[in-house]
Amino acid sequence: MEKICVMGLGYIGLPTASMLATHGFDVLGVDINSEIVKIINDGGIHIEEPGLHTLVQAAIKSGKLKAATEPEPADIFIIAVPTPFTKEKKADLSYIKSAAKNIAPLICKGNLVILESTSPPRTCKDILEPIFKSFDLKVGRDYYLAHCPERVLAGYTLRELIQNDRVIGGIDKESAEKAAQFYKVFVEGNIYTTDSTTAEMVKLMENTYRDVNIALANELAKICEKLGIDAWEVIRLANLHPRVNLHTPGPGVGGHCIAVDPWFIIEKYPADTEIITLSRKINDSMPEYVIARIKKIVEEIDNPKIAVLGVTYKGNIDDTRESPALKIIGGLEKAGIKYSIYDPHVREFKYELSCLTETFKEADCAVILANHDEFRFLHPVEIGKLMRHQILFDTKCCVDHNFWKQNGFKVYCLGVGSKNNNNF
Ligand code: SAJ
Repeated sequence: MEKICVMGLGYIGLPTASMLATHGFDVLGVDINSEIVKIINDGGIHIEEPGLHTLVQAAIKSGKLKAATEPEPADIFIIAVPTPFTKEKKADLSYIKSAAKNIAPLICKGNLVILESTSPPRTCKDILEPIFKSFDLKVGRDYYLAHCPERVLAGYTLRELIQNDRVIGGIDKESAEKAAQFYKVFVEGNIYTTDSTTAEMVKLMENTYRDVNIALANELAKICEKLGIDAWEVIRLANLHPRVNLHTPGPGVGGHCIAVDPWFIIEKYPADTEIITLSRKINDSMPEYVIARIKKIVEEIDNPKIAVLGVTYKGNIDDTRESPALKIIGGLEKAGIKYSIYDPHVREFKYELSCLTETFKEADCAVILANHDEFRFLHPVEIGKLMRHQILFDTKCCVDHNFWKQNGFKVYCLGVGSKNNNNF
């Protein structure tokens, strides 16, 4: 069986490495962080993902998966390192470059290099190929190179790694074919081959499509508030149309993908990315909009306290990276507004977390920022007893507003205007 070297043992690298090991490949997982390497070699994990711990344990126990800080010769090298962006919103390709330079001296004739990290257009052509060329490696003659972007959704990684369709972009036809043969061993979805730049753009546009559509939904939310109607109802009814798929508004776009990837296109073609740039700006401005609404809601209350519910970048996950809650809480703090925070999914956060009772105690307004399932089961009567004022501001439209109203709450929702503006 072929030997695989997976560079980067994060959210994509570790599930991929352990899944390949349980499919019979000999896998070396490489990470620059020696603590992570130790945890994995001991059968543990350093990230949360359903089913991953069991998979890693099985892979390590079978002897098919090992972790190390340095790569070794292999038949296939998979690069799954982060591609963050800088303060100037430029792609930081340093991890990709250093992974490539690390494996280049090990590459032997016929080896395949696969880039899984989300990357700006032409990364394979303009960054990877020249790096390998500087080690006297010629694509087609000495090695093959393909981009196969990961597309899994956190929380469903193990299932989606196998079931999702994959787009494979080769630097040449043979590279695409070689990579497709490899993925066919464990992917149950369809495999589509194309060139590497197309594959890079496919991945970026999937996430940009969502970002642009979320911006549209956020704009709709603001308009509906002015019109005195309910954006969520507009979305539900418009989506009955067979060719319409309006997305949903919210306090902003978080995570390390949708809020980041559009910048990879903007960076390369600033003059041709007006919609993409504007959408980024609209979504990035949502936390400010939410802060302004909170201030308005509590403006009559003396020394108000906000109960913040949910700080992850979306519901039912534990990930707070780029979460709009960070900006919103930062804004409350800056404005000198008191707050306490509850999130049943998060253990560590930039700001102090409290338990449920402590969070609601003496609070004047509960603000939902993430649509965790747990919040649907909060009982307004119990919650209301703890609070000073019974006010709810729901930015994700995720609890039963009528029920909360019937139980004494004044309810505000992002995207829902006051009925005073509408006689229906
Ligand atoms: N959001 C909205 N309104 C919506 C949908 C999402 O405000 O209608 C917000 C969420 O609350 C969240 C952010 O957008 O803050 C992003 O959430 P998401 O579920 O759209 O995306 P991610 O970042 O969790 O995962 C995405 C996925 N891409 C697509 O669905 C096209 C995933 O398949 C990718 O693998 C991942 O990005 C990635 O790694 O690129």
